[in-house]
Amino acid sequence: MTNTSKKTVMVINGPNLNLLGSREPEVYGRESLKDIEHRLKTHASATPWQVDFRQSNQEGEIIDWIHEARESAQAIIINAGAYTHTSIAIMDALLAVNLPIIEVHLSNIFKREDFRHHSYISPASRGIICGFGSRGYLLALDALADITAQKQ
Ligand code: CA2
Repeated sequence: MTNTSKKTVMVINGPNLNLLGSREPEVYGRESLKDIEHRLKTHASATPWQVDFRQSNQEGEIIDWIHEARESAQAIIINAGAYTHTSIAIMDALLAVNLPIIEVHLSNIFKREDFRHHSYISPASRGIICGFGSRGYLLALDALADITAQKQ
């Protein structure tokens, strides 16, 4: 059930993040995306924010959700997965949304292969959190609560 007195943050997860917990635990941790969703919603319950948590492997669906967020949300947290490094279309969609956007990555993308060092999401983002595993989603929500409370 949604709580209408709360603001909504749409949390968008991109391709392959549905596989979390099943492979590469040394890079992405042992939690599933469902575990992360549950932890984030529990964390959000002590804040003025409610979480609309989504995952898609389709670039077009992610773009449709960003458009939808213009009406249905007051902020976006996005881990675009590998589309981070390839998708000008997702960047354009994010740039067209007048909402605070926080980019999250589980891994420290700057410690990894060169092709992960560039993000098309960052030019549209208020800030980036990477390298803290699933805690990054909680940190992003805390940052959002702070910046919106201070209207900075
Ligand atoms: O560190 C992150 O959160 C990433 O966005 C994850 C993406 C990667 O392409 C980015 O460079 C950094 C990959 C997500 C794939 O997740 C998997 C999880 C388990 C098994 C296989 C893939």
